[in-house]
Amino acid sequence: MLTNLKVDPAELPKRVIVCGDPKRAALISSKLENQRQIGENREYHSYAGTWKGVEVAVVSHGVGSPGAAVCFEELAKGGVEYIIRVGTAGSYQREIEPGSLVISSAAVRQDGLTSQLVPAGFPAVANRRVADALVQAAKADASGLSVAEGITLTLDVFYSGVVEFPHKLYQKAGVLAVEMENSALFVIAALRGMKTGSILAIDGYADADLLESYNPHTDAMAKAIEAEALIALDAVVAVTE
Ligand code: R1X
Repeated sequence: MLTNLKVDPAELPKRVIVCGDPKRAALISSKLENQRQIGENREYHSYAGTWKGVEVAVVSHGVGSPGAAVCFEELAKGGVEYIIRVGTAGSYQREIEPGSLVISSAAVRQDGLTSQLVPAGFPAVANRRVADALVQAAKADASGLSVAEGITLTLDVFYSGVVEFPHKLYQKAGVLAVEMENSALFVIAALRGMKTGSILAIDGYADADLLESYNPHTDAMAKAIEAEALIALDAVVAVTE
């Protein structure tokens, strides 16, 4: 039994969708055939079923890299081979508008967790086949939402304190969006031999001046989350070695 997920590895498919919110995991898993719950403990709610005839799990990881890392490590221990994160993020670029989607090719490691796992220069990158599968699935998607692909940034801070984070530097460097778990996923995947990727629904602008725009509870967000979930399900069953 996986200690924190409370999932029996024998019931865990090799292909997994992860998301922060347990309610979103339930929503995504409701799209599967033969859907069943395979575990529930803390923020980790786990479901399994089939998508287009392939066994898939959907597991929630909560907010922030340390808690999410517990989930990713236990999925690796359970024999998982592919993980796609279906997340939300704040945009760093004006043209990447709320309600649109971003596929992360790599994450800037501005989290505290991964520096306790690997040295400073170690990259946090998505698997290129998983990223390609997401791009292909997004091209076939009927929602009409705009989809960008590029570098995202992973941060621990949601509400700022007195230390000013250099958001503007990363905006100038062309980083597309900021969220809180991708670097943990990509680094742990590299260490444990899993192939991972991430797709994000944009829920506002991360620029401090525009922070009032943050609202994840809109119809446009619901539409974006629905679209990214379907894209990720198609990608996670399509990707091969
Ligand atoms: O990754 C971020 C975090 O999980 C995006 O949204 C959550 C905070 O609301």
